[in-house]
Amino acid sequence: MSTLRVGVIGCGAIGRDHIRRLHDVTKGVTLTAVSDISVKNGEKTANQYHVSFYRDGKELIRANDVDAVVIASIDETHAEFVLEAIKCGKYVLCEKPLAPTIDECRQIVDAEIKSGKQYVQVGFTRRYDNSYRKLKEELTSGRCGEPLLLHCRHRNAFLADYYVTPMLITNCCIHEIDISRWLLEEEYVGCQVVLGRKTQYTEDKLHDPIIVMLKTESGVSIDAEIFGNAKYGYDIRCEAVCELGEVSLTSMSDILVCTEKERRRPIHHTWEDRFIEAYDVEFQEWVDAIAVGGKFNGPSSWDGYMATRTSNACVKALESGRYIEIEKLECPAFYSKIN
Ligand code: ISE
Repeated sequence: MSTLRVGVIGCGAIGRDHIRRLHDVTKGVTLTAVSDISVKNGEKTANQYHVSFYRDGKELIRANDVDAVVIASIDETHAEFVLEAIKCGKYVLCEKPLAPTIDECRQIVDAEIKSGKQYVQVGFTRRYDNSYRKLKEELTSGRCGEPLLLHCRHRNAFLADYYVTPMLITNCCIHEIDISRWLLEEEYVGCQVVLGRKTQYTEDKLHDPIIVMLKTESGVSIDAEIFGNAKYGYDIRCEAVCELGEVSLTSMSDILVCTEKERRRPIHHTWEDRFIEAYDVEFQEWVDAIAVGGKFNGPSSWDGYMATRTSNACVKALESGRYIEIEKLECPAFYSKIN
């Protein structure tokens, strides 16, 4: 079987992790090229893996030995690269968010529909996490009855010092926005943001923590605590309260350590620790889907568009202090309603 030749745009932390994954873990794939705006950084990675280096991401996309592209560059560059990949007829796995603005996401959706083929998958990795998949299975089985409330917690040990308050939504909460929509298979109708007491361990420009409230079409209320400088670890929780029971993720690692003095469950410290296996599954399923003609079951550009629309509405809610309605949009027949 011929292998899929993949190029990666962006050699920052997440990009390098994807490069390692494609090189060492994912089956049926050959890493052929990398790109980065920093020549020093990009060339170093290219030399390490013996692949070509392109300073311009678009050149990488156009290269003859690149069949598919992973985009892990800064958010503001996503749209131009995704649009170029669609133009060249190449599959693309784009890190979240699909693009920061609603207009750019719409352009991508329109270009993809016009091309007549689904080329784009968005990197909402949690959908590949075993515990979230089991949670969804349980909800879908109906054994716990209809879901009524979703309590989500998204705690980072720390965030980079360039974070400002809206980024708690556009960078962190966007995962809660996508995963809750996927779990409940429903669209949002409105949102509101409540500020917690601000921790002393952040800069003035970051009000941390916050609670993002979302309301779905059927009336499910979601409260997502986003706490960027929780200090003690990376802690992701989700608890679905249903009519006949409750389903939740276990938040700690799989092992229990017992010693003479204590019983303890180690906690994760970074999102890489917590979701490393989910990333591996995400990449393998993406490559496998391309091998059989690109029948993706992962997050589509429509899902990316809906997530950005919602996160932008949440930023409006944060800035205005008010409840913001989210207008209903018909999903084009080209896409499944919620992938
Ligand atoms: C980061 O940007 C991510 O994408 C992680 O998945 C997320 O959990 C984290 O909070 C963000 O800072």
